[in-house]
Amino acid sequence: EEEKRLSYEEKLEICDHTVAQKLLQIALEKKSNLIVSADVTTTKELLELAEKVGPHIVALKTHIDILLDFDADQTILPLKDLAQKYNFLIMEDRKFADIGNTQELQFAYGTYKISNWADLVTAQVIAGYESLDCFRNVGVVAIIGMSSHGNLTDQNYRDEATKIALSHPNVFGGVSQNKIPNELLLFTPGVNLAHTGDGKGQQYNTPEHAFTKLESDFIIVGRGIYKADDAEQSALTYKIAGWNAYEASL
Ligand code: S5P
Repeated sequence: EEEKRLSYEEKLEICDHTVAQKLLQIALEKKSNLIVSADVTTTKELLELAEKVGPHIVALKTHIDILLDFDADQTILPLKDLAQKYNFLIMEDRKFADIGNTQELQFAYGTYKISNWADLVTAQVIAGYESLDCFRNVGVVAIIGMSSHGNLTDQNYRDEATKIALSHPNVFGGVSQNKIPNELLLFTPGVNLAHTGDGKGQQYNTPEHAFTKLESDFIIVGRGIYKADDAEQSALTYKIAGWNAYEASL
């Protein structure tokens, strides 16, 4: 059964998770559906990128464990300040994939203490519904389908993952390369205007594909922006392309 493509205003009416509400409000305020994936390996690069792209994004996506020099005071405090200054959320792409007890420890303990600073996290749903109970103070974006060539997220897996995502109160969205139900916000990585792949299994599509074909809500762009000669200009290009594609898809 075909569902109607909903606008951000309409999604605000049906997605009541606090983090979903914030993302949708920022999207409307900034006219942006862009999430920059800050896959850089030093705090300096991370903060410089956040400073440049901050005004144009709804969220900055981190892989905090790739930083060579992580330090709660030097990395997280200034990042939090930039998030406040430019009004974006911090999305830690940890892709938790273990039993609830282990995830609870990975979330709150160790070097990164993700629960202290992330607004939203990504999590696999492979360990089942209860594995997601530990993410009480953040929003969860469930990994429903992956972008890489040869991934195992076939239709059956995605259907079962979607059921868990829809039923769990901590989950407000999903990462996928396929449509998901309107009650969930859809995040689509694997977006690049210049390339169709990276030679390492990544597969790219355009913002038009994400918004028109997948009816996505947010695009996630990494190398297309942080590898560009001018990251700020590139963020602006993706922001405008994403917003135009969203409006055209309504
Ligand atoms: O299926 C996925 C899910 C994610 S979250 N495919 C992805 O590429 N990602 C992430 O999006 C990936 O971990 C990386 O941080 C980003 C894509 O980066 P890019 O440089 O290929 O744009």
